[in-house]
Amino acid sequence: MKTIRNTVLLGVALVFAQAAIAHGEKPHARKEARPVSTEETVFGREGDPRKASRTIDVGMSDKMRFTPAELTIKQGETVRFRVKNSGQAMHEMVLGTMDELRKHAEMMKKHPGMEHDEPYMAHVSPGKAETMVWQFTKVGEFHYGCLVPGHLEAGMIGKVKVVSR
Ligand SMILES: [Cu+2]
Repeated sequence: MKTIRNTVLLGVALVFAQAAIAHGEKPHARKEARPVSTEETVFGREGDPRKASRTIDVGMSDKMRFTPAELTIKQGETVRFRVKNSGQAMHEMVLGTMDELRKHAEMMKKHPGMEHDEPYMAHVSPGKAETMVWQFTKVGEFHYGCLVPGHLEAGMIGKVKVVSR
């Protein structure tokens, strides 16, 4: 009897595991459905859209440039980024430290098919726009880069200066 019960429990666990995998395959759907993450990174944390104090429009183009390429933000500020891709190629805006972005770009080169989604990245199809909300909790110099293979090296990088209030 005990064995049967354990088998049923295992079956339930497997169904949940499969649901989780299927969910992970739709990163954009997940972004809207899940609650705001409380995970703190060295460059800040996911922002609550209701607490965004301003919206910054960021343009991306096939010239491998972000417009603007430099931002100044106050510590603690929650910013809504409206990221628009005016090019013909896929582009993305990924926030982080220069070191992390470089490492991440290397990984993308080795595994070009790799798809993942985090609150600090916006993948934007040609002609489309995406929104990303981030709170800059720490003072310092951070960056945003496009990690589509070759784009970072081509100069698709921007700088964020977070200054104390
Ligand atoms: Cu790009």
